[in-house]
Amino acid sequence: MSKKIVFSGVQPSGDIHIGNYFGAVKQFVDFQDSHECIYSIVDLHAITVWQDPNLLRNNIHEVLSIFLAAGLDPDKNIIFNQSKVSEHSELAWLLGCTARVGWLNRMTQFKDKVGKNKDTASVGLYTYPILMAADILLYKANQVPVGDDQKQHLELARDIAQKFNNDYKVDFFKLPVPIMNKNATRIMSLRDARNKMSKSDVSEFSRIMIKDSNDEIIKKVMKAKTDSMKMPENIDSSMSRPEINNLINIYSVCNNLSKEATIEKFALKNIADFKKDLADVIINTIEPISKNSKKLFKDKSYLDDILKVGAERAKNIASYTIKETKKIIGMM
Ligand code: AQP
Repeated sequence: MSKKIVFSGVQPSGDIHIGNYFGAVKQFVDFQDSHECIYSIVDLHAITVWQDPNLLRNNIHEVLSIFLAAGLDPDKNIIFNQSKVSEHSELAWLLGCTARVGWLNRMTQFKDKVGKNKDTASVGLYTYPILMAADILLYKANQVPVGDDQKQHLELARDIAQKFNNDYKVDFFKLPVPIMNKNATRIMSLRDARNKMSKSDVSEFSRIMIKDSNDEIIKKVMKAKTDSMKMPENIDSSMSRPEINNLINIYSVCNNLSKEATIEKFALKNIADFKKDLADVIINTIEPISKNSKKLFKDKSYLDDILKVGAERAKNIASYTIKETKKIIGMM
């Protein structure tokens, strides 16, 4: 039986934080032996918010070096930056004619990102979920490892695929499903557990970056907002304390432990002692990736070669899908 196809992407819109790592990149690595994997550095998505051109180039290399340092093998996986495969934009247009305005209007990420400034947001930010649907459907991906914040966009991709298949009476696009890392579906901000950890949060203390030094990690963990009670002794009391619950989730994913096991280990201990252990396990998890990625980042020609080969391999699949899609639609 042929392997299932996995597609996912990471925006080169800033440095990768542990939310991106546990929510997405770590899962990418877990899939590489059992699935056909296609991972994209989605630069077309990144420019939905203005990016400094020099920084964007830098961030593409940065994300790739973190992918590789985290364990992605460029021979086993197709790794490329999205703008090199123009079929992504082309399919986005074709699918934009299938998607409905009402569907886009329901997207909560757009509403959250623009707040009251809807009129000054880019059109690209509004239509971003259609491009994301195109990214996935172009490769007929069955599974998409993502964080919880992308769940709604995945549902939209399914709706678009379904409507296209119905409208043209074909069974052409596969309906993709999201795959999530249990304790890391949504790693929250260390400053405010109502918000997800995010590259664009104004506070550096809200997130732990893969590139952070050990001292920075210790400082950020020790300063993470919590209440002043003892550690919770069961799931219910953990869930009712969002800040500490978030730190327990991070400890659990770093150590591959169930949340119950983490809670049992630290039940009724001092939060400060837990935080010291938490900083240690985060360092143990990300220090090797960070060190290795800094080395890889220096070898630009090696990184460019990987992107070039990856784009050629991706284009082979993508151009066939575009040809077939146009034929279905009735284009010559
Ligand atoms: N806090 C998070 N917890 C778990 N997963 C997360 N992801 C993002 N934040 C968290 C997942 O990481 C993957 C790549 O995300 P992206 O580069 O597309 O950026 P994003 O989802 O818009 O989130 P960021 O990194 O915080 O950027 P900004 O600040 O621009 O919103 C995705 O699978 C995502 O679900």
